[in-house]
Amino acid sequence: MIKNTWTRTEIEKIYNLPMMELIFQGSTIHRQYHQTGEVQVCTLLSVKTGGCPEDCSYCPQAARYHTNVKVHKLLPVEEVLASAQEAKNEGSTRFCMGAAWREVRDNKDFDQVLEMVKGVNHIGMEVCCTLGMLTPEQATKLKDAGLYAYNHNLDTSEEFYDEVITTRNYGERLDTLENVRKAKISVCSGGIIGMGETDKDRIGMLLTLATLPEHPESVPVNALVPVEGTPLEDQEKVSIWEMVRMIATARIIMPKAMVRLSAGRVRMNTEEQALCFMAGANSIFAGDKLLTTPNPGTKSDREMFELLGLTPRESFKN
Ligand code: SAM
Ligand code: DTB
Ligand code: SF4
Repeated sequence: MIKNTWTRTEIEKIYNLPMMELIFQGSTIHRQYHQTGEVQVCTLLSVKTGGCPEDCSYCPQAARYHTNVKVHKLLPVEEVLASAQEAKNEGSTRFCMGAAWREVRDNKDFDQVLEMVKGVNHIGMEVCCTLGMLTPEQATKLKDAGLYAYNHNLDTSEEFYDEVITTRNYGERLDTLENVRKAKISVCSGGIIGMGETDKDRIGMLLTLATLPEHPESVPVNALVPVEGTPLEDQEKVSIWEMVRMIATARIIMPKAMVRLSAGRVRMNTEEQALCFMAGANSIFAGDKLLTTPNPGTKSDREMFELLGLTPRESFKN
């Protein structure tokens, strides 16, 4: 049963289960709703990099922090489509284009992104974008161009949000998610752990996601990638058990969602990633780069899939 009336107490209880019981329950639910061993393979491309006016304290692309990210204006459509084709050839079924924008503006750049969306759709991949805030009209334009999914993360709890970002608020995040939903685009929304938040904040974020009118179809769980020059550069690495706890809880309370083991895999070994798949993760980002930071390359992921007997999920499978 899909339930969106979860209470904080209920989620807390699940989140705090003994680890072995939590993994078992995550795994059990996973088997009921998904094909075990099947993992969605997605590829990210930063189509507009750096120079962002926002102050997200985790982000290497915020203009105000001095990081090593090389600023780049919007890439040409042909270059993006060549990357998408390459990703498809490497076995990826979803292509997600990210832009370091606060929000989408109705200008030439947006028209160019719409062309990218059409092109990637034509290649036969699930096309996803993450471009910041959207109006209902912009969401409809993206949908009409063939957009399949939109990523817009809540990142953390409403209470902790102001500690991480001050240039926008939680309500604006939720408004964009509603605009995406209303345009009948698949919703991808999750967050980051390891930013100094408490368990209560992690539970709070999961509570918001799991009590939306409809659950997001994808829930990315990112471990903070600490980047030099950002305010969070010295944050300690989260333990694998915290990642597993987050993934299993998300799996149990949002059983149909694709739970994505997102940023942070470069600092996890195969055993640790296996625990995440066991707990209910069934999606990853492939390729040697996320948006601006490194990711395990195709070769090491291929070896992991072989070793663990994982199979890539086909595209457009509901
Ligand atoms: N600018 C748009 C926005 O913020 O919605 C889209 C791109 S933004 C880079 C997409 C997401 O990447 C953020 O919401 C955040 O969850 C994630 N992210 C960014 N930097 C990260 C980091 N250092 N570690 C983990 N996740 C990160
Ligand atoms: C998501 O939840 N994680 C991805 C994707 N959605 C856009 C981004 C991770 C970015 C990690 C930092 C970087 O590479 O710049
Ligand atoms: Fe800009 Fe998005 Fe990075 Fe925030 S997360 S600084 S909005 S690119």
